[in-house]
This record gives sequence, C-alpha cells and structure tokens, in this order.
Amino acid sequence: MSLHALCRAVSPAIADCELSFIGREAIDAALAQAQHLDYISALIGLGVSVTELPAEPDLPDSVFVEDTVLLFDELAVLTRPGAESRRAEVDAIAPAVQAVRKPVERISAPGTIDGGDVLRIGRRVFVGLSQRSNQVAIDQLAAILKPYDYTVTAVPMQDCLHLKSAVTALSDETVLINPDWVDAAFFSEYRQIRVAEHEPDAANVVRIGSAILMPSAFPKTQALIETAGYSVTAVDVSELQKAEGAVTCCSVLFTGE
Ligand code: CIR
Repeated sequence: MSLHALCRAVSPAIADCELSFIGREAIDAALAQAQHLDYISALIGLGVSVTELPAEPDLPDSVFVEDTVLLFDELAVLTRPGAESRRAEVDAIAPAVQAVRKPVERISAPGTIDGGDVLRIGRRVFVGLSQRSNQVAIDQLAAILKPYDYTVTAVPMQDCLHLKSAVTALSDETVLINPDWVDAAFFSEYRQIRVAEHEPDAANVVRIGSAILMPSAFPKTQALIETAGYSVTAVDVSELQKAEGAVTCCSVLFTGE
C-alpha cells in the first residue's frame, strides 16, 4: 500500500474565493500557482503519488479539494460544502474519486459538511460543528460509517473556519491544537502539543507517515513539532493563506496500490 493524493491546480479566479474569518487582501494568482506547485513537489518528495486535476476557471476555491470528499480506506464520501458557491466542486471531482475508491457515498441536503471539518485519527472521526458543517450531515456521516466501525464525534468550535484550522493529528497518539478555537477536552485521550503563542493558525498540518508538512509561516510551532521528534517540511503558502486555506485543504490523501 502506498500513499496517493488528489490535488487540483489553482483557479485563475482564486481572488474571488470565499472568506469567513479573515479580511480580503489582493491575491497574486500566479504566485499562488507557483506555491501550489511547490506544495505538490513537497508531497512528492515525501513519497506521495500525486494526481493533479486541471484548474477550474469558474470555481475560485476549487484548489481546496479537501472540502469536497472524504476518502477512507474502505469508501469515499462526497460532501455537500457549506458554501453554496463551492457545491459544483463536488461534481467536478466525483469522476476522479470514483476512479480510485468504491463505494462512493454522498452527503445530501439539508446536510452540509466541508472536508476541512473532518479529522480522522485511527477509527475515530471528529467533525467540527462549524459555519460550514451541520449536525444533519454529521448524523448522515455517522450512519454511512457505522458498518465500517468508525466512531463519529461532533465537536463544537469557534472563531475559525474548520475543525482542522484548530486541531490536526501529528500521529495516532498526538494532536497539534489551538485550544482557543476548540475545547481540548474533546481530545483528552491524545497527547497534546499546543500551537506557539502568536501563531494561532499553526495547527493545520499534513501528516505523511511520520513526517509533517506545514506552512513556513509558523517557525515557533515548527520548532515545537521538531523538538517532539518529527521531521518537518515547511512550504510557503502565503497566497493560499490569503484565501483562508493552508496545507491540509490542498490535497485529499488516500492509500492505494
Ligand atoms: C473557503 O472559504 O471555503 C475557502 N476560501 C478556503 C477553504 C479552505 N479549506 C480548508 O482549509 N479545508
């Protein structure tokens, strides 16, 4: 089994992206595209086989593929994103998903869920109750996953876009967390590393085996992760951060041949 990723090239319309918790700043689409290529190179350097889907000129946020599909070893679940402007991204990615995983399930109205709210650690699936993801979708997901022996837990959160803005896993035993945005008690069974002071956005990292991929914008949190024994690859994703994205959102990771 090896690790694969679906990614999608940056839309030339990325400047028209959705924004919820940050103000709009000018985004250099060409620089965003270059940074996205660096991100893909970093994934490849960490041993991931990347399939890069073409840019979608009419879908500004479509680089953030994580929000459109949940890929488990046993099945895929197409989401129904909370932002209406992002719903067409799901049909756009569906053929690529069907090519790599079966069965493919789907969240339906009035459920809404963004993949950025879904944190899987082993057989535990934590889902943020956010501006984008609601209890209806969480109940649908729990029913879809029940036969596969996953436990789904809804997690209240505040002041950030997605659950994975506030917490991600460094390993099956350890989480990286900003406790101002999510109640750390929900993750009491894990060892917890807190983001460094003045780096509230630093909790969003990608775990690839025992390596960690994270934005270069958070050197103090990077040092904490390295001190804990992880090998860290840092990438500059400043233009994608202006679109309220970071590193998990730019790929959907899955196991395959
Ligand atoms: C949005 O607001 O939907 C996009 N501008 C950013 C989505 C980032 N997604 C993620 O972190 N999973």
